[in-house]
Amino acid sequence: MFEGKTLSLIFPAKDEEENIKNAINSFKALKIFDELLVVDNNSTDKTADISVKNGAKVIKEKNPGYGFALRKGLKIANGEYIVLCEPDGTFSAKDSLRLLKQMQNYDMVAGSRTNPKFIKKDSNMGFSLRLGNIMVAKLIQFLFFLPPLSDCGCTFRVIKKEKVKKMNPKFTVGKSHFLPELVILNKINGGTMIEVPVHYSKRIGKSKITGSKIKSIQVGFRMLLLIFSYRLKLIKSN
Ligand SMILES: Nc1nc2c(ncn2[C@@H]2O[C@H](COP(=O)(O)OP(=O)(O)O)[C@@H](O)[C@H]2O)c(=O)[nH]1
Ligand SMILES: [Mg+2]
Repeated sequence: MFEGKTLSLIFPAKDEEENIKNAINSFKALKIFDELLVVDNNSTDKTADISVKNGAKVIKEKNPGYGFALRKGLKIANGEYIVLCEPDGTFSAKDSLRLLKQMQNYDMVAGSRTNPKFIKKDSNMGFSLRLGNIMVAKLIQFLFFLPPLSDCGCTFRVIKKEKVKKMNPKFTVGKSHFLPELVILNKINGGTMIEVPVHYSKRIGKSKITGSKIKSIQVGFRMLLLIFSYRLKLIKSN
């Protein structure tokens, strides 16, 4: 519980056996979570076994993709507040308190990994990835009249279950460009949001999305297409 609200944590996980134990235990240590869900996305390693052993509930998602994994978790989570994070060593569990503090005032509090003070040595947030994240975030901000945004791809965030319920039937993205859809649908459904900087550390194990330049560019382009298509749909429907 946090300030009288029940809390769920969702970890999308594809082959995270190196990290999952530490990730689960670092969040458990905060003693605020009512539910820890690991959405196992066709892992071929011991991710699921280790998760169960460490007290998490494992849900299987057969459709491959970061978006599908998060969508499954969002459907199943019971908490009034739902925290999304990655079990890959890049995020700090303690930062969930910094996000949660703002939940009295907003429907979604999103982490941002682009504040230089919060970017740790050797993390995967070099010049071009940081610039790309900021530029796409600014585009979303201006096209959808949102408060200042500086990161379009930070999984670490909190959202109210009550808002998620309205969005669940509307999600369309199953791959790695899912987060802009969450932000846009939150806005379309009348949800408010704010960004808060979070620490970003070196990834343990292989990064499956932004680990390669080509994949990062692909995800960026998919995000742009998605953002413009939502904007066009809104113009047509008004
Ligand atoms: N790429 C990918 N990641 C998945 C999938 N399902 C779950 N994930 C998880 O999504 C998160 C993001 O992937 P990651 O490799 O850390 O990408 P990065 O954050 O861009 O470095 C990790 O927690 C993965 O374990 C999937 O099908 N594909
Ligand atoms: Mg990651």
